Amino acid sequence: MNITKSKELYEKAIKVLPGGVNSPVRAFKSVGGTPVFIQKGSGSKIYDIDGNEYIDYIGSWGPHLFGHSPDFIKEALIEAIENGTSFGTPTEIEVRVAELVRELVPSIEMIRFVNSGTEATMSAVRVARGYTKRNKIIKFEGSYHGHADFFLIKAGSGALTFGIPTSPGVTEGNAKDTSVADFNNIDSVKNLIQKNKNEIAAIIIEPIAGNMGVVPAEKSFLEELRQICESEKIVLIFDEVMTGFRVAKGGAQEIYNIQPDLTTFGKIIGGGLPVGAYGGKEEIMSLVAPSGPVYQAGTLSGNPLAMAAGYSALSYIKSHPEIYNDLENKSAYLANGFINNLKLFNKNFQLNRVGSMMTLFFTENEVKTYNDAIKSDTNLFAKYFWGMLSRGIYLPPAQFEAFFVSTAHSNDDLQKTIETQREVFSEIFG
Ligand code: KE4
Repeated sequence: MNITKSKELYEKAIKVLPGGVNSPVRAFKSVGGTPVFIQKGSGSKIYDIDGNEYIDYIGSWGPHLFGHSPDFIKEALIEAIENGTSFGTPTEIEVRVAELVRELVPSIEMIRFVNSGTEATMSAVRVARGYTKRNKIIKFEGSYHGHADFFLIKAGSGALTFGIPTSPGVTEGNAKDTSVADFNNIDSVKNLIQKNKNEIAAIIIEPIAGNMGVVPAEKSFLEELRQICESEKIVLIFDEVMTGFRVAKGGAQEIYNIQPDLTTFGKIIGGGLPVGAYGGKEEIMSLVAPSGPVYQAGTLSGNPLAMAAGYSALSYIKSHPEIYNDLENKSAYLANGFINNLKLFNKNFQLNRVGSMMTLFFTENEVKTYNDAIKSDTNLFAKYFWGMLSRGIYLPPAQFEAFFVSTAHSNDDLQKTIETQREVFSEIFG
């Protein structure tokens, strides 16, 4: 594949942008090689600056439930921009989006819009701390909630009841208030709660993890987590930045029929523009400034352009709930094609899927926890990634990520992807 222009541009990019990118995963570090620079997206396709066409399974890491620039979002933006871009004042559209989220996700009584998933999760933790007057939080190994300091923490050694920073610049002070439990292991949660009795403000979880690759929570685990938070008066936060409006109209909480105290959103809620949100019980959210003392603010929060795109996306979901059947059918077709390919090469790699988000783990062990996931062969994954990319299939450039099917993916796209994968497996496995 000819990516000459991408290579030339990357040489310039790395001189002015750390790693040549504005978000690390885009730099292809875990698969090697030069990242391709994308110039355009339309429907299920993206096009790089060398003119290569790809069937896109990243969808901007989740926002593009309907593929790239669907007409209804484009039209909403064109209409909105006629009135200006941002005012820093209350606007009607913000109220309409908030009311629409409340309609689609019953656990949301009150919501605050911000500009990213990170802002949403960090603010949700802050208001949970303000509400409970407790300091500590529990997260799960392998889960990612954005880059706020207190999330960049890995499990401490057995003796430690708190975490260890995973990044320079994150202080011990932050780490001591974050404990890390094992996903799908309720005893690990109980153990940390016992060791930090009455000190835990919140437990934050991706109900369907996407950031260790796709690993759904077991229903019994999530039910028990809900009960424990109830009895221990801990705020349960569902981080649905990825799963919100992705796996169902009402997100993962609709699938599991479990109501968290707070939910965080991002990605799809912005229709491709920068929007995050946190919301839930009014008795908690009413503590957020200016109605309460928990401070949080943002110059461009709820800006009219992003709200117009988000409103357009969520309105489409509300009026076309059948899209989730379409997404399920397309995703199941693709997954079955992948499974059949693996059988041809006697490989029992694990494909975890919930609706239109999935991960093919290059390991033959089932993947129910972070420790299962990291058994995957990342070198083999890198070969697979480049084999697919060079044949026009754009997958996440990392094993521990989800990939996504959109309503714009046609049966031809899916069939081509299945056939291409078979070629790549033949090249890799012989
Ligand atoms: P942002 O700050 O990137 O908008 O959202 C952070 C975040 C929070 N919670 C969950 C469950 C998330 O998946 C994310 C962001 N997801 C990554 C992809 N795994 C974004 C891609 C990137 O970092 O560039």
